[in-house]
Amino acid sequence: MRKNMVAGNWKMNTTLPEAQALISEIVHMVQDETTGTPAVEVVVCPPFPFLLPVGKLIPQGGSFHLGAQNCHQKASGAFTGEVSAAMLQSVGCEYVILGHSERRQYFREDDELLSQKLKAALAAGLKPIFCVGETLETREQGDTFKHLEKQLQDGLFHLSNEEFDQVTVAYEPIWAIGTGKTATSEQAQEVHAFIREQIARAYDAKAALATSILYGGSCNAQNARELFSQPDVDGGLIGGAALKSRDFTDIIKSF
Ligand code: 3PY
Repeated sequence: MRKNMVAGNWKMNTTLPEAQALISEIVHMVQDETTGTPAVEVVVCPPFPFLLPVGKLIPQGGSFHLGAQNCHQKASGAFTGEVSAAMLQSVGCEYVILGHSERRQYFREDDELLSQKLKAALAAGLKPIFCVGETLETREQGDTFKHLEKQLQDGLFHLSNEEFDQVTVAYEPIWAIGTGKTATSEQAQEVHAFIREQIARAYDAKAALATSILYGGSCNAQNARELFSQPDVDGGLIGGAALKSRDFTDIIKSF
């Protein structure tokens, strides 16, 4: 079901005490400043070792949810150093980010692998946040839509209607990740509307209207309100600003 969402991707940051302090501050600020229940689903995605302790500090049954930043495509087995979707589910995760551009770029995750990861996540009962986005070069060549269409077709649209219902899409222009550059709200809206149109073609209009599409890429407390006011922008996947309790809380309050 389509909903407003703010997901914090902590990436490979924080120690355990820092993670615990950060989540405690966020929970308290959000509770104090939003009469306890923000009108938005908040997902926090700390590094794997901190999922359980961070999960213990988020209030159960409310707006806060726990997410992971990745999972392996197999259910279990001899894959030293890897983490399965079922493991994540067993420590309280509800969401998992898949296809972040850093995974695609540094770990060579392609659409074939990502489609396997999606299946594994869904089989374990996790809700994927599936990321797509173009490089600056692709944008400058005028190939943004072609590129996104391929990522969606090859990576995501193999899912059945029921499976797709569980998915949130995140548009993360690679040129805006960790660069301080943000897409303008018009650029974000244009791409989000395009993604929704592609979903309608692959599934149907109902599925398109029911899908939450998040914007990611240097989204911060200053630009969130303007971005989230666009009709097809349902929230944000937040990087650096998710590590600052004041900024993350302000983003949550931006709807
Ligand atoms: C960023 O905004 O830097 C992100 O990568 C969010 O996932």
